[in-house]
Amino acid sequence: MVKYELLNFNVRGNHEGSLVALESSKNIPFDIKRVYYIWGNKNDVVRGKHAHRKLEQVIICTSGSCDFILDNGTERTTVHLNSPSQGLYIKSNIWREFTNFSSDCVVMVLASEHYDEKDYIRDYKTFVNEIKSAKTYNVNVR
Ligand code: T46
Repeated sequence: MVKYELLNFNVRGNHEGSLVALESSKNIPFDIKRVYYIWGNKNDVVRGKHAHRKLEQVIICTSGSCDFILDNGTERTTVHLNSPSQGLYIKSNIWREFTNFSSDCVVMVLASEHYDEKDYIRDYKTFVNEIKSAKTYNVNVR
């Protein structure tokens, strides 16, 4: 099973509108070091195509919708994001691709670390090999 969590944020709202507050180590399960956002993608563009060695992230579709394809090296699953009150929490060592963007899609990402290109695994074979050697290491040290 591919490991991820869907976080449901508390929405404060009334007839005038809605508000969600995101707080480090409260409803976001880490200390937030970086925030970035992505928009203006054509529907069939595929972004991502990488995994992270250490980084944890919470991904929120603040407007519109898109699909996140998550892969742990042996299995894949697709998570459809379409609500600003929901966050997709992904820890390290998950390959991700995202696509199927609605024209109004804005993806906001909260990250546990500053940007570091060395944390990226951008080649799928390297990702699978790193996962396999981590599993072998864990078996051997038990
Ligand atoms: C992820 C998904 C959901 C920076 O300079 N600083 C940053 O903080 C980020 C995130 C990117 N960049 C640069 C690196 C590239 O030259 O912006 C360019 C586009 O980045 P990338 O191709 O990695 O973008 P995505 O949309 O494929 O992936 C991003 C994140 O990089 C990644 O961590 O999980 O969004």
